[in-house]
Amino acid sequence: MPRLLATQSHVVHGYVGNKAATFPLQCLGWDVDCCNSVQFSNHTGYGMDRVFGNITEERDLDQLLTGVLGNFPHDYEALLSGYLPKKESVSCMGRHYVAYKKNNPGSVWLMDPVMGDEGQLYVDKDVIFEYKKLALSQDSEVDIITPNHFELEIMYGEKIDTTEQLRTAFQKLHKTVPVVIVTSCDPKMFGDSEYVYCVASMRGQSPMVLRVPLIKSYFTGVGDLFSALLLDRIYKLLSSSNTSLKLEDQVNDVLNVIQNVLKMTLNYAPNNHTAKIGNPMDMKDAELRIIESRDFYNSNTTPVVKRDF
Ligand code: PXL
Repeated sequence: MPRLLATQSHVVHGYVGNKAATFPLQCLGWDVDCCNSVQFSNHTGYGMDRVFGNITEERDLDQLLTGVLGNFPHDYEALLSGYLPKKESVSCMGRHYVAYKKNNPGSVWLMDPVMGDEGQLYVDKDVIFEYKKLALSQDSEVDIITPNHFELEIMYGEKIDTTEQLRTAFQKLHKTVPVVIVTSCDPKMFGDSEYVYCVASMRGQSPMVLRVPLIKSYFTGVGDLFSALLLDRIYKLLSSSNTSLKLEDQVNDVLNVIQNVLKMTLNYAPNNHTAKIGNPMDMKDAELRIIESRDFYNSNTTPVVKRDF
């Protein structure tokens, strides 16, 4: 059974961060160890006045990672990192993961540089520098990053409005990171705003754009589910002797699973299309149906439309 270490949020109620990642990964046969970057009552979409709990202090995060990686120095085939709200927590995770990767070069690290969306930062500003350092330094140990459009622009350092600029951004990032998956590229670049566009790029290959119909609602934790499922599929791609497996097919499978999970979630709350962010009842209805979706995780279903650009 492959083993994975995940450092991201824990919420007591609901499904974001480690709560969104753990069960699907377990269904896929992973032994999942969780290090919690925060412990909150619920996600922040409920409104900041309804979030209780704590950010894990750097001292505590450092103790946990020192303990686990000191006691089990070769245990993990995969490392996952997600939401870390402060510069100190990003640099602490980074220090430990880099050291682990240097001692275990065959392991795979997916870093989701969670910083914000649609022009809005939702972490401290100085987190940016830490993520850039981890992904862009010459000796970066990160294998996969999964920024959204806004986070990609931050990592690249410039606005990206055209496919040409997108290509240039990939070229820059591939100097240090082999796989870049942009989870939601601005639809203006590709045409139809009724779709979500995901662009997958692997060093040395042409990037591919994959398109799935947009489901409008206030789902949270979708990115966390995406990165967990993607790490599973990419790990299997890299460790398989089947050379006909392709990155875009793996991403395609993940997008299909996500679509199914969102449809399942909406089935339980059909009126959630009109949900209002901050309204606790709406937010509760939009919590991902992670358990109910258990039969989807391993499926590879109908292909979504894909093309290069
Ligand atoms: O990535 C989603 C997420 C993770 N962690 C916390 C959150 C959210 C989204 O709201 O509040 C604490």
